[in-house]
Amino acid sequence: MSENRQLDELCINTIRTLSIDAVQKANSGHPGMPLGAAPMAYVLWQRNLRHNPSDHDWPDRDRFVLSGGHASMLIYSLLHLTGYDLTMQDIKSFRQWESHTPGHPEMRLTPGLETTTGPLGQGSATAVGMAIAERALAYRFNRPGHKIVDHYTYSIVSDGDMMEGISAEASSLAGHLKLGKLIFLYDSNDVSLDGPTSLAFSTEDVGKRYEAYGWQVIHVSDGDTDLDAIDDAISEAKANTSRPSLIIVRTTIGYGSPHKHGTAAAHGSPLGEEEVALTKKALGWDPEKFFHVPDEASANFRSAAERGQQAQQEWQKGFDAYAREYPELGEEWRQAFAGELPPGWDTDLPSWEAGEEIATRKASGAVINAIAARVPTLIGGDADLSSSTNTTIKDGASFDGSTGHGRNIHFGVREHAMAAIANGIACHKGARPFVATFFVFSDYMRPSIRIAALSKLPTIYVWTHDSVALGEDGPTHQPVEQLMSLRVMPEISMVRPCDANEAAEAWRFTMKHNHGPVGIVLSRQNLPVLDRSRFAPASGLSRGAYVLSDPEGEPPTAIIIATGSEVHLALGAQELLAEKGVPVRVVSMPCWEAFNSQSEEYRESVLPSSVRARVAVEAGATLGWHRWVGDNGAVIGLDRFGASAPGKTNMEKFGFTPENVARHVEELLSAKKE
Ligand SMILES: Cc1ncc(C[n+]2csc(CCOP(=O)(O)OP(=O)(O)O)c2C)c(N)n1
Ligand SMILES: [Mg+2]
Repeated sequence: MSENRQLDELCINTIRTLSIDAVQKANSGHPGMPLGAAPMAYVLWQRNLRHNPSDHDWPDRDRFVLSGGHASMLIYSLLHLTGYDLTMQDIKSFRQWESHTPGHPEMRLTPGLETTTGPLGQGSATAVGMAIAERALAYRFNRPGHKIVDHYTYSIVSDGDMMEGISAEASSLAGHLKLGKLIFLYDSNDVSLDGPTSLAFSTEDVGKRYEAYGWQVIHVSDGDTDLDAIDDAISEAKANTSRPSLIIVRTTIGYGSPHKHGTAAAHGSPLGEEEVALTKKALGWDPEKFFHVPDEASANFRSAAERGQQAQQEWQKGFDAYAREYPELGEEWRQAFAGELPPGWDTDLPSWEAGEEIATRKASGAVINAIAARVPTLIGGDADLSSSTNTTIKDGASFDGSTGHGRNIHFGVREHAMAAIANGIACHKGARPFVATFFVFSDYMRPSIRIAALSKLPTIYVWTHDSVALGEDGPTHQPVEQLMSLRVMPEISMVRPCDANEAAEAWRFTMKHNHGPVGIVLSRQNLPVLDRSRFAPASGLSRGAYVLSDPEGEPPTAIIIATGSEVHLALGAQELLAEKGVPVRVVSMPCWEAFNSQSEEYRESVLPSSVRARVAVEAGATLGWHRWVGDNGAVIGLDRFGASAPGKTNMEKFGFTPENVARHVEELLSAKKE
């Protein structure tokens, strides 16, 4: 065996033994895939990946996503060994309380980790988003002689990833977009959790499927030992920049484990102390040594740092020259990667006069276009509903994956991939993504929304057709439980504006909110523009809830809290009650989460604890509203599916009328007197 070959093997076995030791110490985790995928990971990281362990944020680094997040020890080993800020103590704390090495990879917890993975399929789709961001930014920023954006996106995907529908959606789109700098390495070991993949995945030829998507498909028949074949395959993949590449690497799960290799027994439980020792022996390792990193292996891995620093320095030199030649673009780049908004970004936000009637989805469309003109890195798209969601950037052209030109991404009818791709764009940094569809189909996006929330990604969702008021399309298309169910999710903010001017404020709030996802929930139907000379300004939206209207001359005896289109019913009820001498306050509460983060004083000023008669109105699930109206309050909502009928009929039949709201207030007040 050549010296190099010996060193390679030593390094690969270092990854393997470090991973199984950590899993064993935690007494929990997945040893099988790190054992089997270590060779491809090593060849990718040591010979191909352009990255800099001493600056994990280098903007033009290659991106790497471990889509099978259960193999987390594989990436932790790589990060530690190549010199990222992840210590041996971190490795030894695998899966422990507050460690940097959680069970499945969570971005922000581990330096050098690009994205959160664990729910299978998410990582592969997120990687597609990163590759899209690379293309879009290359188009925006690169200039003749200056290629400041030019990197690959790699993902190691597993059988489970390939079985999940989301990867099919995302890969189909990647093929269509010809994302030539996207490369998947498929750890094809024919084993998943329950046993051999033949249990459920026996007839599908993944390679042929990807060929049909328009990918280049390359096979490596021995991924356990043939490092040169893996390397050649990666070179071939890199060389083809007109199509994405899938490298199908045949591997053995649990490689080296005498009793568990090739079986699901290696997948998701520690090997056991004895089997760890036997595996080490089989790999030519000293079974008495734990968490052992031989000096030669360490030195070899650490060469990544030097290579990375050099690569980044060269890039930086190029960038400095670019910034001298194109100072404005250089500054725009800096802002975009820092997540800052350009000065004056919101100067042209439209506003609407009272007397007009306009759907909030339509107002939102005008706002998007005003922002897009000032924020060139805002890109977005929709799942084949742009004429309904009003999310097209008018002079933005359709996104072309070959050139990166165009700001409107046509996702096709692929909501789930759309949401994960948006996460990938957000993880990449440099561009701000928004994605759109009907609100009811947020259910098709939910697993990726959860990743955005968990990872605090500034992903923007534009969801239109927000209630039974959408009408004739019927209950399949009418959201009822979606708004409340998303409010239940931590870290996401849900904003449901009540008129066009609140819609503009919703976008202002959202663009500034860069520490978590925001869902903007918009009406299909026209809504009157509120007369802001009579009512409080729409800028109150930024505080989540605000007093929209108070009774004249006397303190309120009751409060009506409403969101979106139901705010207008609340105002109608307020008028009806005023005629009867009942003074009522109306609170517009477009965003619970923002209101929750206000000071107690502010919240008390909007919802004084002395006023117990409170009615909430929202055309959706009532569960949760008692938090704001209290035990004595009433909630007018919808705890059943909607109906196929004109929107106005639906609203009336379901009790969304000023009269019904007023009646509830009166009932509360008379109950109080009794
Ligand atoms: C969406 C989702 N469903 C189920 C799981 C639970 N799970 C984790 S790994 C796994 C099997 C994965 O098999 P494979 O991807 O081939 O990984 P390998 O066994 O080869 O390591 C399953 C079902 C998950 N993580 N995500
Ligand atoms: Mg497998």
